[in-house]
Amino acid sequence: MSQSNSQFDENVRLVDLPVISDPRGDLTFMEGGRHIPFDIQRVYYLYNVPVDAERGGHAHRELEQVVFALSGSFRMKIDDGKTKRDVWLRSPKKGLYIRNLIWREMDKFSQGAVCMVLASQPYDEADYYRDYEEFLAAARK
Ligand code: T46
Repeated sequence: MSQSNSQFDENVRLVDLPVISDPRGDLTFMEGGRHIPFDIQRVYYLYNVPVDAERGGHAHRELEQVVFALSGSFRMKIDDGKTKRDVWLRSPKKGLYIRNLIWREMDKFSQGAVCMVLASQPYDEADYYRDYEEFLAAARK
């Protein structure tokens, strides 16, 4: 399913950030609890990603995240256990909010793409579903 004909919902949706533009360039900002629908506990970013790399391939038990393409573009394949959709991220002012229990895969990174992620919790490997069948069983409960 493509981005253009997808119905976004409370589990997965685009977040628009403010932009302050003047002759010196553009400035975008975000605040936890205001533009981002949770308190930001962790920030990480992906860079030097080979254009043929595939990342993700997991879901989270509790974690919520907002994903941005700060530079370049990439595709996020999103699956809530019932519906699959592809979302292309290509703007530093538009993020993708992903609630828990959503399977995500990432690919089609452009050369030099930078992906920044805001997360609602510190890193915890125990929060990951890395097995798709296990995720499906949890998502369909
Ligand atoms: C997600 C997508 C968008 C840490 O030690 N701390 C961290 O905060 C993170 C995110 C990862 N790691 C370690 C765990 C692994 O040993 O870094 C290694 C690579 O992590 P992973 O294979 O999970 O990376 P991605 O790019 O496949 O997935 C990441 C996030 O893990 C995930 O939550 O939604 O980015």
